[in-house]
Amino acid sequence: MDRIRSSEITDRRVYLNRRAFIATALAATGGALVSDAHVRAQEPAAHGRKLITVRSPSSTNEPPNAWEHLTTYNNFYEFGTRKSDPAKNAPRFRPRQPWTVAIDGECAKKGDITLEDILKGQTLEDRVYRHRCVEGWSMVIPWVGFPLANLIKRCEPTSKARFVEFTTLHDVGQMPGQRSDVLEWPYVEGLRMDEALHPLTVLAVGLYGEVLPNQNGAPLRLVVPWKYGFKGIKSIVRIRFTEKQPVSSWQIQWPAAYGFYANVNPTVDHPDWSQATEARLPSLFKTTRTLLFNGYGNEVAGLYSSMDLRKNY
Ligand SMILES: Nc1nc2c(c(=O)[nH]1)N[C@H]1C(S)=C(S)[C@@H](COP(=O)(O)O)O[C@H]1N2
Ligand SMILES: [Mo]
Repeated sequence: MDRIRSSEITDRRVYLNRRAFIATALAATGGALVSDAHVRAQEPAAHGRKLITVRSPSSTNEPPNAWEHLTTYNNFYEFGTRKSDPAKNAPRFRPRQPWTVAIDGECAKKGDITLEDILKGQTLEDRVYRHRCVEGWSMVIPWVGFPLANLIKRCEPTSKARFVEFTTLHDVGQMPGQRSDVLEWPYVEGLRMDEALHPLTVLAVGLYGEVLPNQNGAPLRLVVPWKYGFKGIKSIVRIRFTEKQPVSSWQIQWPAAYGFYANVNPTVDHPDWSQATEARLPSLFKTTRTLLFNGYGNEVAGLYSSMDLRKNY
C-alpha cells in the first residue's frame, strides 16, 4: 500500500493555495510574474556524498536558495520541459561509472578521460553564484567546482583553438526528453577561449557541499555566472577545441532570441519579453533589477570591451 507522508499532503495543500493566489496575481499584473510551474510539489533530490571543499573568495554573500528548491525547479529538457519534470524523471538516470569525457579537436592531449582522473589533484571550491535564467527568474546557487581553466591547460590546446565546445550525453533510453524535438540533441554549448579560461568559469560537480544531484547536471556541468543559465550545459561527455565558433542548441532553436554570447544584459531584451528585471525565486514578482553581466561586470567586462553587445547578444 502506498504511504502518503504528511509532508506531501502539506506540500500539496500549499501548492493548491498558491495556485489560486497566483492565478489572481497573474491576471492583475499582465505578465509581470514568472511561471508558477515551480510550486508544483516534487520530492527534493536525495542527499549525496559529502565533498571536501574550500570556500572561494568569488562567492556572493547573498543567501542561497534552499536545496529543496534548487532540486525541484530545474531546466533540463532531456528529462522534460516543465520545471518539475527533472525532479521526477532524473533520479532514474545513472551517470555511468566511470563517467568519461572525450577530449577532442585542436589540442595535443586528445582522448577519453574519466571524471575521477579529471578530479585528481583538484581542489574543490564552494562557489556561491547568482544564476539568471533567460526566462526572467534568478536564484543563488552554492556550487562545488573547480576552474575550467585547470582542465583546459591539461588538454594543451593548440594555437588554432579559439573556442571550446561542450556536448551533453545523448542517450534516449535514459533521457526520455530526447524523444521530443524541442531542441536538437545532443545539447551543445560553446565559449570563446578567453571566456572558458576566465577564473569565474567553473566545472561543477556538487551542490551544497554534496555530489551534484542528477537534475542539476550530474556528474559534471558548466557554470558561467555572467551568462544566462542555458550556457551552463549539464552532464558533459565531450569537450572539443575549435577554430570556428560553435553553434549551440539554443541558437539553432531560435537564433534571434538566443545568441552565442548570451551575456546577462538588462538593456538587450528577448524578442518576447524585457530582460530589465527578474524574479528572485521563490518570489514570483519581477521586482529585482537585472545587472549587466549579472553583477560580475568588474571581473568580466574587459572580455567584451571592443564588442557591440547589442549585435553580439
Ligand atoms: N543539457 C542541458 N543543459 C542545460 C539545460 C538543458 O535543458 N539541458 N538547461 C539550461 C538552462 S535553461 C538552465 S537555466 C540551467 C538550469 O540549471 P539548474 O537546473 O541546475 O538550476 O541549466 C542549463 N543547462
Ligand atoms: Mo535557463
